[in-house]
Amino acid sequence: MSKRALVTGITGQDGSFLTEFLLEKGYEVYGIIRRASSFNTDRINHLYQDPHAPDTRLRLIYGDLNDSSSLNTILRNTQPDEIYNLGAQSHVRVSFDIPEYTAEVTGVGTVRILEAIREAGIKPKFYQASSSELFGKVVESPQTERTPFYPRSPYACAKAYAYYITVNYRESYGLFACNGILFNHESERRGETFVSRKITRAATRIKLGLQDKLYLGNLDAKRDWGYARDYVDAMWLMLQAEEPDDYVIATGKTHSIREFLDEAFGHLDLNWKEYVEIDPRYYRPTEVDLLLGDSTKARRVLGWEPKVNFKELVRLMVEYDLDLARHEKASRSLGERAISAETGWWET
Ligand code: NAP
Ligand code: F7E
Repeated sequence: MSKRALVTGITGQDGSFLTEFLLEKGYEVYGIIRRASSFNTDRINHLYQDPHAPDTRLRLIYGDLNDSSSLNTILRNTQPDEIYNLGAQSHVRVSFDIPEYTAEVTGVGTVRILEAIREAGIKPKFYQASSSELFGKVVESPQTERTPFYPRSPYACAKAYAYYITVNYRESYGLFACNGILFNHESERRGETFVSRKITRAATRIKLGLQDKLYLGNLDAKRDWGYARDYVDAMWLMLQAEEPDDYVIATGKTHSIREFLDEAFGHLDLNWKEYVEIDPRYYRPTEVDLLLGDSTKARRVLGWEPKVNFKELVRLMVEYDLDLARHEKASRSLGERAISAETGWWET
């Protein structure tokens, strides 16, 4: 019989890659989605074909990390073997604007799922999406599983609660619960307000004349950036290990925002200094200056390693966004021609 996984945050970057990965492994996947006034399943539409087909292995259920009753019902009804808790208000800058909401979803949401597990009387394996933001104002470099936390944002404080409550349920109730302390991971599916994707979207639109400027904040911050597809493998590997534990997942290389700009604009033969302007709106009240992870433990125990390096990551994002920009340009000129046709100006 196939294994059953439940994924919160299935419509996000990681949720979509993880779901692809689990379906390929033969899992039945249940995903929790939120009701929205517009469609929010773009990243998983290609996986969700015919919900009425008898062999459909992906099912979407309405629920919310802020709504215990929906979580209790979903867990009772689905009885998953593995739960991946990826749902979160995941934007660090935004967490300063909506700290209380971030604490509810990103922090307390985790204990709501853990309690729903107890309520349902089941013993699934549990993955918690922890973050390198826990290290914040780092006390040592590189950061390992033993590095003390120093959270620097409401988001990171919420993730600290989620981290410790996951450890506590492992120790209190013998739950197979793991924290994946993942460093930044990006992709062609990354949300467009995170700096990597904001840069690749803008650089490619500038290249095609669709945009003039790119406004950014602190260019000196350094991040250990990996490829999201590589990182979802690690989530699964943690739940297949003999013992539940916590792991740092990182590439072991760090780069500044300036270096990201060099690589992205350079790939398009552009000089970013001609297009980038600093807008203090994008500064954060407290910044995380440097992140650099040491994933020796994951490499040794799980046999995990990243496959895509920084240069390849930036290039694959730029190539993808260049295609998007070409489509945008083509549909714009089609639109212009259609308008001209209606008004009788279309001469070609
Ligand atoms: P993402 O693209 O922002 O996706 C977040 C997901 O959470 C979306 O599916 C979102 O649904 C869902 N969500 C938000 N609020 C919810 C709520 N109240 N109830 C249920 N679901 C809710 O994030 P990601 O980059 O895939 O990251 C996945 C997880 O890993 C997050 O927990 C993030 O904090 C953590 N993390 C990410 C990184 C990284 O570099 N990407 C690194 C470390 C840890 P909607 O589509 O409806 O908004
Ligand atoms: O910022 C700087 C910004 O928003 C990276 C989330 O997935 O990874 C992510 O959090 C850096 C920061 O990611 C802009 O100040 C400059 O130093 O892309 P980001 P993040 O804050 O590192 C961690 C691991 C998570 O867990 C989170 O969920 O880039 N930066 N100018 C900017 N950042 C943004 N967003 N926009 C700018 O214009």
